[in-house]
Amino acid sequence: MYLSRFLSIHALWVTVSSVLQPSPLVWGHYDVCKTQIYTEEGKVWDYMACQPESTDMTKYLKVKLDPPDITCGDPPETFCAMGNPYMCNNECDASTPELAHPPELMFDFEGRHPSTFWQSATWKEYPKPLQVNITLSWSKTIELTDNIVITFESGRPDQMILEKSLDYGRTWQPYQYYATDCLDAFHMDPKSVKDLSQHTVLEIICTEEYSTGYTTNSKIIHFEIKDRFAFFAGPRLRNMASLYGQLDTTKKLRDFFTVTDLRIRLLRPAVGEIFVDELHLARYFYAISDIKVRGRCKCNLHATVCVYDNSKLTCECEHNTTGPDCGKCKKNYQGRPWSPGSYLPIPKGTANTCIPSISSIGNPPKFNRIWPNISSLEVSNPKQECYCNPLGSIHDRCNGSGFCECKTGTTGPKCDECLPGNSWHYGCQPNVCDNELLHCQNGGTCHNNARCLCPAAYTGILCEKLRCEEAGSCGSGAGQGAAPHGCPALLLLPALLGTASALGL
Ligand SMILES: [Ca+2]
Repeated sequence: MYLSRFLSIHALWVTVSSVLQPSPLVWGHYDVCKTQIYTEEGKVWDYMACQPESTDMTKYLKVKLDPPDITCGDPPETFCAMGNPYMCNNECDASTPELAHPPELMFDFEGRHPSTFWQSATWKEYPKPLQVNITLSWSKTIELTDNIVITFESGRPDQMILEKSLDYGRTWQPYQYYATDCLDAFHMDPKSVKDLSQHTVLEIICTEEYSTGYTTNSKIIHFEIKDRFAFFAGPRLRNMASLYGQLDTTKKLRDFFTVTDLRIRLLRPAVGEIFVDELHLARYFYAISDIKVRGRCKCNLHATVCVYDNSKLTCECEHNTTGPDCGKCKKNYQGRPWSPGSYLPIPKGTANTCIPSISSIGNPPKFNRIWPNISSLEVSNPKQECYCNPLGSIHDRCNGSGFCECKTGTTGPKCDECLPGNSWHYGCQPNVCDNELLHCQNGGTCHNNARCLCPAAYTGILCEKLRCEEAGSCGSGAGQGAAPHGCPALLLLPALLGTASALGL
């Protein structure tokens, strides 16, 4: 029984810096790894899932251009004025600071006038393509939490691909294609993120929204992270429980927002007309004034702090984990297999703390909250039958250290108990719904924590969607252009007010 509860000094020092969360009342949202609590047995640690704050990740990247000599100004050259293709006496000169446009000007502070920008050489070798790869590397897995925003100083390119890597640049996958004409450029039908749904959110699309060249005032290209989150969390990202629940249970979804590197492939500059004006090739070039990337270090929900030291980002791992992403158990803490923390149950999550290996047990009270029976567990000869629950444990016998090795979400000496946020269905499975925070919506009821039983008109994991939407047959009835008639609003969970800010949104 808890007699009282307070945030420890250790928990405090990592949270006071938070600007987004001024109130201690919302601290519970994965921003502390542990708190000290009083129980009848005295003071013990209570462990929680935790993650670093979302921040401006452009401060920590390395930028590389390919070809390396593509930046304008070496040798000096003239180019045509932005927006006035027949005034071609502007000069780029790498050796004169006022006339130079090096890559770092894509990441400096903007807000003053005029903007500072990187600029490429002009398309003087037309018809040979003018192509540039801009690679942003973090040497660390990071999780994106907001739109990637690229602001061009030139017209937005006619063709561009945004790519991502999850293995430090060894392999690349497309994130999004951008073109004035998707069919012509990439043999893809044009789509917008709004055409996607929960079920197709991972689809890689080609969009024509941002590639209208000189004819529009907008200079910005987005990769829409927030619109994709909104398929789960609702239009204003208020139902973060639903998003977190999905991120927790769907590795593919989580990986989708995770990168080590990004690569902007500029394939064809803005032409703005049907034909390239060969007499004025100094009209055509790329120039980018700003790139925004917000995210957080991926620490597998085992760290609140990510440090930047020696040009390297590293999670400060808690829960007896170690490694740059807290991806393994510390030496002497391998009493059960490593597992990432879990967002569930919201808002505290589950720490999945690494527990001592058999040889280092001797100080059990520290782990009482995580594994209540560990102090009373009689350690057996490893070869002895441990009666491990066959559904909850990885092997039916003890491991070399005399423990049953539990599957993810499972705990207890015999692996027959579920961690919070999980329920027993032939082993512990993460709750799909519950009566606390993962509510079934629109009148649905939660059945065995495993699925929502939805009213006839609704479908979706949390009954959040009209059945007719899925069949594409909504639309009779109210007139066209009306507010999204009948579309169910995702229910706001009052307890989660402020959770969006926990994700830095
Ligand atoms: Ca700039």
